Amino acid sequence: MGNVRVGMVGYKFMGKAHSNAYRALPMFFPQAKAKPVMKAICGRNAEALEQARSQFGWEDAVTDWRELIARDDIDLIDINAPSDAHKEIAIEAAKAGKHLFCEKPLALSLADSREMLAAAEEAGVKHMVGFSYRFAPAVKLAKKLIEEGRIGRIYHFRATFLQDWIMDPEFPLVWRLQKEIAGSGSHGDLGAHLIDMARYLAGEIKDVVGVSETFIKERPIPQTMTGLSAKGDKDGPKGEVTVDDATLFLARFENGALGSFEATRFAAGHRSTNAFEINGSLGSIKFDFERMNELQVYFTSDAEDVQGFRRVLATDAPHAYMDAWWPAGHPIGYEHTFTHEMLELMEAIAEDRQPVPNFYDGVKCQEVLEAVERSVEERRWVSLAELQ
Ligand code: SOE
Repeated sequence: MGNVRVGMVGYKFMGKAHSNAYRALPMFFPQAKAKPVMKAICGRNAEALEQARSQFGWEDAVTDWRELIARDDIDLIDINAPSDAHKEIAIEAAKAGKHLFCEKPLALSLADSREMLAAAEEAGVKHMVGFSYRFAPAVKLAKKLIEEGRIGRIYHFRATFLQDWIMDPEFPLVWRLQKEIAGSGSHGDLGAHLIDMARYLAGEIKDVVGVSETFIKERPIPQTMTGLSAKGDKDGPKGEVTVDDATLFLARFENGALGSFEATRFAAGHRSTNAFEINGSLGSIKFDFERMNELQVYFTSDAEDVQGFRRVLATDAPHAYMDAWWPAGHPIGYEHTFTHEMLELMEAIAEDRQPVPNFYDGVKCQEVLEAVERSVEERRWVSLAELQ
């Protein structure tokens, strides 16, 4: 087993998820062809960083990412800082010959994401983008059923990612609500996951038409923020929300299927409903991350008197990754998807191939994001061919 020495930039929500995955990997997947070594963690606030370092189990902490990528005892740079930091770090790290893992959305714009892919390709390094939901075993089952033709020709892909954590108008203006840092709002944060899922399961998207809205236009400046929590003074100064609160769009796929997508942070009661349904000529499949161990499956070939959706629990050994975890019927959670994601990254590095999803998938997602933005702005259908 080889070692992949990791340097990680960012230490909050995703930093914690990735650290947990690196730690769990050798214990649950001892057969993995490479093992992550948690060399150094990087962030700007020395005190908070040191706390994260000792809590998450990293050997070392550095406050300057340039210092991190200059180190010759690091093979992989894991970028989970806010989105505006992705491009420069990824390009410089690629130039330094480091493999790359980058959180989604890959960049603030399509042009930037293309530069990142080009830099990684030119440097000949491995690159992966963090579309973690692909790695739920029930999603892998959906992929398998589709690939085996068991739901036939796909007619519909219907997806929603619904949250409600910023519905209070006094919730502060966190970085996810600022265009220059996040690129877009619900669209890039949540819609990006739906687009990736659509590409993974239903195929490439051809044309889109969208609508978008920012319901709360001004919010208090945050005094503290971490992860998805923040505190602000409701009587204090306010700043402008420069991203979408909700973006919805329709799509045509290259294979003739039709898609609908809805990403919002204003769906009261929905903490994080990341769900899709696919209807094919031979059946349907439904997934909801709130019940991530289950896939609902319907086959038109079932005897008429027992037709209906069946609930398949993807927790047993025949399902992807499950022989590594617990005995049959014991479910897994959100954090496990990251362990599976990092397993793919480690195996790809060891096997000298590109991991999947990689920066190419990040760029393809960014094309759809940008086509929808153009559609919203110009109030018309936009073909992805326009962005080539
Ligand atoms: C917050 O909106 C968030 O944590 C996203 O940033 C993630 O990508 C998504 O998985 C869940 O919601």
